[in-house]
Amino acid sequence: MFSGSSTFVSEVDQAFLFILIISVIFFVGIVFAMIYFVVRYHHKKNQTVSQSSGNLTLELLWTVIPTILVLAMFYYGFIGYRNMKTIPPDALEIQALGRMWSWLYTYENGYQTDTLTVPVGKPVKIRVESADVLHSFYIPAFRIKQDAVPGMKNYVWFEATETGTFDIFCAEYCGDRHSYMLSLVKVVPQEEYASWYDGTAQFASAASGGAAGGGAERKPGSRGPMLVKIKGCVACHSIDGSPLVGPTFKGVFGHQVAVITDGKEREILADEEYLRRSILEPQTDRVKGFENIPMPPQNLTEEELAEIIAYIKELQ
Ligand code: HEC
Ligand SMILES: [Cu+2]
Repeated sequence: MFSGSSTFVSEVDQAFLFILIISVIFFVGIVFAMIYFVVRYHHKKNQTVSQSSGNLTLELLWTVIPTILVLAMFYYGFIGYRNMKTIPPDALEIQALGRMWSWLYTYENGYQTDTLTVPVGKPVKIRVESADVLHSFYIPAFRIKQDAVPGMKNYVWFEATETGTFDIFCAEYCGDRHSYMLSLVKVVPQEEYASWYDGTAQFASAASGGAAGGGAERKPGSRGPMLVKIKGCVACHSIDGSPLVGPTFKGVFGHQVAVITDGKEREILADEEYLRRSILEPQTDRVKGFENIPMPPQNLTEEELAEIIAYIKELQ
């Protein structure tokens, strides 16, 4: 009867249906009573006003019945809420970081990605956090939604019941490109998940510049395309020349840029130092025409910064 793909589906949908049915019954009942009274007590049929001074049975009924109904609604809601807040001890833990305007998932081994991959039939705990403003982590197919609040460590869990790919949304209006804050959760069989997760270990150590990554020589800038994605830059910067919320990365390097510094406009050559300053201290030089939306401060390691700058230089 219900379509959805987690263990919460029947519980949430039953509570919803229960409240919906009660609301429909009352809506229909009230509308019909209203129509009946309008006709029955029209002043042509009812010339003299009559007073009624209380009816104990009626008053008891319309107090007791709604109280029972409301308590039943509370009961359904509370049981569901309690289950959603009771994390099974063997749950896998993943961080979901909301920021303007993308989700970033960090696994226990440090692997970071913009698409969530989870095993079917295993509880997964999501730590929902925000880097800037309010967001909300929402997977309709799993019937879960959790606000991401700056400075708070919120969490939610689920257990997917079937494999497949499902949508993840941000359900809290968070600015200009809120509606682009889309992401996916891929539910895969447990064995597939295990081998996928083993495979991420090498990226995890490479992403953090860790010693374990060692060996393989990489050309600077070769991880740039991946980094601008997972670090969320592409939510505001295009690489193809089209302006988004921020200026495009294409062709910026080596050109003159009009910026506003301390309220005064000036031209500046976009060299490596300028790019570095724009990323680390975005408030210093605000690019003219884009000054209204503040670029959030970015949290990057030296190595990531070098990779991204090398990549931006290539985008001519
Ligand atoms: C929420 C939107 C947003 C995100 C996310 C964002 N930026 Fe920006 N960025 C802006 C805006 C707006 C500007 C222009 C205003 C300014 O200079 O502060 C800008 C300016 C820049 C500039 C100067 C560009 C020029 O044309 O002179 C660089 C370089 C830059 N950002 C790099 C990055 C990198 C690298 C990341 C990811 C690590 C990133 N930005 C993430 C919004 C964003
Ligand atoms: Cu959001």
